[in-house]
Amino acid sequence: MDLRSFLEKCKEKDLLIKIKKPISPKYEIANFLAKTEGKVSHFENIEGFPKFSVVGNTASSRELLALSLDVDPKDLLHILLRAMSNPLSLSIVDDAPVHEEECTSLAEIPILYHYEKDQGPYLTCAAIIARDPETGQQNMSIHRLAVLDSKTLVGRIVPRHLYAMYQRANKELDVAIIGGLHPAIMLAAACSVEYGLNELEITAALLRQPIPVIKGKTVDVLYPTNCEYVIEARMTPESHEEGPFVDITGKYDKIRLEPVFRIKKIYHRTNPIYQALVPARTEHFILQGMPQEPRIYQAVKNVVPEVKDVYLTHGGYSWLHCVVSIKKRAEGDGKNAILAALSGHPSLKCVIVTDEDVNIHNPIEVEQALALRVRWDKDVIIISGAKGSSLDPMVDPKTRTNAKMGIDATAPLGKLEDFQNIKLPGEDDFDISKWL
Ligand SMILES: Cc1cc2nc3c(=O)[nH]c(=O)nc-3n(C[C@H](O)[C@H](O)[C@H](O)COP(=O)(O)O)c2cc1C
Ligand SMILES: [Mn+2]
Repeated sequence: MDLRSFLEKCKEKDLLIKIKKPISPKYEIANFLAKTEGKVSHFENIEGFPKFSVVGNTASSRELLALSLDVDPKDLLHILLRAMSNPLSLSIVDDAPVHEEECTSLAEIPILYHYEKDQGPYLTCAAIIARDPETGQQNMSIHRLAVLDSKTLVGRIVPRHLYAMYQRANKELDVAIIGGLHPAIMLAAACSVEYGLNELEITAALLRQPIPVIKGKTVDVLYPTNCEYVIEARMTPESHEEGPFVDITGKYDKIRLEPVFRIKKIYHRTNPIYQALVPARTEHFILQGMPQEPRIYQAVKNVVPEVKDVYLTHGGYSWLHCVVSIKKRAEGDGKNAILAALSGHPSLKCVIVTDEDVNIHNPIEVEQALALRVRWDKDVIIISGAKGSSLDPMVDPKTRTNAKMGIDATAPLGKLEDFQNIKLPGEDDFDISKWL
């Protein structure tokens, strides 16, 4: 399974837009993608870039992501949970489509310009694979990378697993930067699992089949054989200014000093595809936010036995606001669920807890629960002085703290029926086709 087979599947389902007219990677493609979310777009004629075509919006809806995994969108949370705890091993091979051809510089790749004041063109959904120098274990994570020149990148590396490996390697770390990926790879790369777990094995679990991987030619890293391109590079001790760049909340992130990547080799498939992702739009929300939902689910499940669903809302930038539905067993379960959810995803700023009958993906149903199931003097918890998200502009600039809020929108125990909208007789199965 690779990006190409996914595009075929989208074509069969009429979810693929092919654009043959010339289009510029400077703002035009980003604008087109912003207006066509929910379908995948394939741009075949890129102004100034004869070699690559461009694909975007590959995971721009939960339905597309579910289609890529052959599952029901409703089951995504549980599929992710299962994959995270049952990784599948990889199959190492010695021949790879991605090694079919080579290019000599980044200038041959139509890397998009997104927002006007961004530092420059940015790789926004490439995954970086690296190996721990001591244990040999691999890690894969998505990081934005700005182009400094045709052989040099600078990446935003929040101090987590890749950064830990870079430090353990005395800041000389070989990496593979892969792009043009099946959505399952992007999803797994955005998962925050424990150090030492290889996110490629989670990809394999999501796809329910081993993934063929090959050793890099100049870097000792295993990467998928059928990605569209791979940049073999070295993370160096040098740092360079990174940013400004529009991050998930649609605001310019500040400029920081970040590690410089020096490129060794670039390989790609014949007729390579560059994969685009527009920051702060739906695909970014889905890929960055969804992998946090299993973490919240597990935290809440620790305190309330039956958790029905978890959803980081679109309106909360898929990062700051969350709704959790539970089966309430005891008075106070709603409050405990609030406390657990806030600790399950430390960036969370507001959580609403509802009963199991509410479809939490529907903001109207959530607001109706707020309207009828909340007593505002009793059901709101506010915690001041907790660590806030670096993406939240309301965080105290000195202490980095913020207030967090939870709303218990569960009905009083045993009274749920009194709080449900009454249906028309036969409403769920009523078939109007007889009359039309
Ligand atoms: C589209 C997208 C862009 C991202 N950009 C960055 C980034 O620039 N820097 C970063 O540190 N994390 C970024 N992330 C989040 C990480 O990929 C994610 O937290 C991942 O779990 C980190 O991997 P790790 O747990 O192995 O450290 C991004 C995620 C997505 C989906
Ligand atoms: Mn990791």
